[in-house]
Amino acid sequence: IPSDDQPALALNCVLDLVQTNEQEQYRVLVVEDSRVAVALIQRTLAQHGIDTFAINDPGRLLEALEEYRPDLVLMDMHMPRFNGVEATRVLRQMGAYASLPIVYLSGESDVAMQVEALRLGGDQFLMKPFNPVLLAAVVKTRIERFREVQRSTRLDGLTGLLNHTAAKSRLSALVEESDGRSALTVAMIDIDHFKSINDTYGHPVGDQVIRGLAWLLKGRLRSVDLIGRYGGEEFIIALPEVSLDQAGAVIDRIRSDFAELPHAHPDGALHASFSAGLAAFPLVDSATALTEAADSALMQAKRLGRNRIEK
Ligand code: GH3
Ligand code: MG
Ligand code: MG
Repeated sequence: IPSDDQPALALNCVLDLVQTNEQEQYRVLVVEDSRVAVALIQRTLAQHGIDTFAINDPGRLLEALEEYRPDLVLMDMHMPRFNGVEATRVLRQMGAYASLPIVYLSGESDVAMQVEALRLGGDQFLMKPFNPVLLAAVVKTRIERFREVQRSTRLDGLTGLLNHTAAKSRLSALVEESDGRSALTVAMIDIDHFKSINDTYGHPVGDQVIRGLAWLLKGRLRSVDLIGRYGGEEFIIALPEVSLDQAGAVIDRIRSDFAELPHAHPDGALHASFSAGLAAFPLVDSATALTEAADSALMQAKRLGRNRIEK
């Protein structure tokens, strides 16, 4: 099977991605050896605003998954050099693709074979020739459900920020991207005397203070910055391409504004403050070392009286 037309398809996909909002775009990896089928599938999905990337070579599956980052895989079952069911089984054993939606699109009409294909890791089975409207609907609803589950497992319910696990994995990715060539500053932030806010005004007011700080951080930092709720009243921030000194100025400004922010409670308003500790890559050279260094700077800020930042 000639694959000369594949690079052209790939370039189209890349351009589409650049021109549209990557978040909203549905991306489907089509694993299919028949060029006629690929063309039909791609035209059908394109008509429904779905972006596709097609491969016909098993050797490129992992590479395509990593580079194209699809929301769903549309998998043929029988290919000359490639068994779709075996590929699915292998993907399911890899943590990163354990829950990626995989839909078979195959001419296999033997129900026992279809059942076996599902048992080995597929989510759904569609027959060829396919109904275009049904195919587009299956793809969209599977992706929406997958994204919803991902969102709810990544985000903290109280603040909408990344939760502890998601923040840690995002930090690792940022460290890898920066790779010692560009600056990356991490800050650990902890609200001061928070226990006494809870004790004095009650837990719901404490929650409001946490949300207030999350709101301020979201408003002041860039979309490329990592903002996570690391624990109860503790936040983690990472600023790519920002030096320790620059980050210190930004966070100190947020600190002084937060201290002036009134938080409503039934009898009036209260003021809270936070302390922060900063550490920068590449001076400190791993995600773990960065959080540890920022944490010990935070403890120093607490020791020195709170409502301050330390590097
Ligand atoms: P310090 O200035 O040294 O940080 O003192 P602190 O009182 O803030 O520190 P400590 O860690 O002793 O207290 C944190 C408190 O935060 C304890 C816990 O009950 C409370 N907390 C944790 N999660 C939440 C939450 O989601 N909502 C509210 N309202 N309180 C929380
Ligand atoms: Mg704390
Ligand atoms: Mg605290």
